[in-house]
Amino acid sequence: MTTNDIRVAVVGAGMMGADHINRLTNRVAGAHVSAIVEPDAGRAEAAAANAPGARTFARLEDAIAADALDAVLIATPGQFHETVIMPALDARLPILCEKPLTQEPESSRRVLEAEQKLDAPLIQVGFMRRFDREYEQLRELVTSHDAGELVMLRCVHRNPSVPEAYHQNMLITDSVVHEFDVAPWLAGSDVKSVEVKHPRRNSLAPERLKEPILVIIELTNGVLVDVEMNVSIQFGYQVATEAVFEKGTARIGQPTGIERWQEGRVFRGEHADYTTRFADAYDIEVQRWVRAVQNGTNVDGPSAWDGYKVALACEAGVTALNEGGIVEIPHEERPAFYA
Ligand code: ISE
Repeated sequence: MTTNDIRVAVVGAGMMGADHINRLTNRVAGAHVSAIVEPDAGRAEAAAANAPGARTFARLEDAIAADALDAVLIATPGQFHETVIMPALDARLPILCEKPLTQEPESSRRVLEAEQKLDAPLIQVGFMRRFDREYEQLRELVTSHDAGELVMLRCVHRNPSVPEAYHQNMLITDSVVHEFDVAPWLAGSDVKSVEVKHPRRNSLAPERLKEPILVIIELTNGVLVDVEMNVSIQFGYQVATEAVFEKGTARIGQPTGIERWQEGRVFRGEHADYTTRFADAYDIEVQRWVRAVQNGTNVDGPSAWDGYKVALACEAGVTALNEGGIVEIPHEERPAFYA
């Protein structure tokens, strides 16, 4: 910790909050956790044990009143994001908000309105895939046109299992939400429509879930994206993409690491969840955000506008999931504020 470090309040000390506290304390330069905002006192104390010097608060407003922070990292469940973002914006604090920005387009619009009253954007949304080295390389391949134009993206998004609180619409709002951000970013084009197909149900899925699902996303430039969204795959966590170009294909997200031959089998380890699969991406994301806060640009990644576009896509995705059919998303121009 140095005297020039920015003081970060982490709001929410669940799985992602604890992961970010560990990252800010042990791996990110130029910042330290000065406050943990968490209404569950036991959880707050447990998190504070990993962040030397951090104070605990039940509400962000209390941490702001105590002048305990320079910037906010929001890691609460999505339904609480708006109520944390608003006082942070009022206090003109830079914000890194875990995905989603908010859960519905209406609340995202309220956030956009509040942010646009300021001189410049203060909100970055935590879509960490944009900081994954292989995703970056794929984007470079798209923009270089080395393999011709991008035609299709074939994505798999597999979780071994999901917690009890995970319900059917979260297949879209908690999981495919990532593809709604990263596919337009890779292809340089907005989401135009969404369709959801149901293959045979996995009998190992929790009773409340009808999955896997196949999500077909059409982008305005004609690129088609298909996503196998699967949250009961049992064996591990896998996020992979095959990109089809005019002159070739490219794959990212293949298993890496030691390969073993033993007892008549060949095997390689697979991730158990996203905290290890995207650990490097999260580190880079948070480090770059800290640097942006230090140099006063405050945002170095997806903006609140990007978060709003994703909320629109999720709304269409949930309709497609529950009612079927192809659901279109009306085009909206990016405001100059977010250029
Ligand atoms: C989880 O909330 C995430 O954000 C993960 O990246 C995603 O793979 C998972 O499906 C979600 O539940």
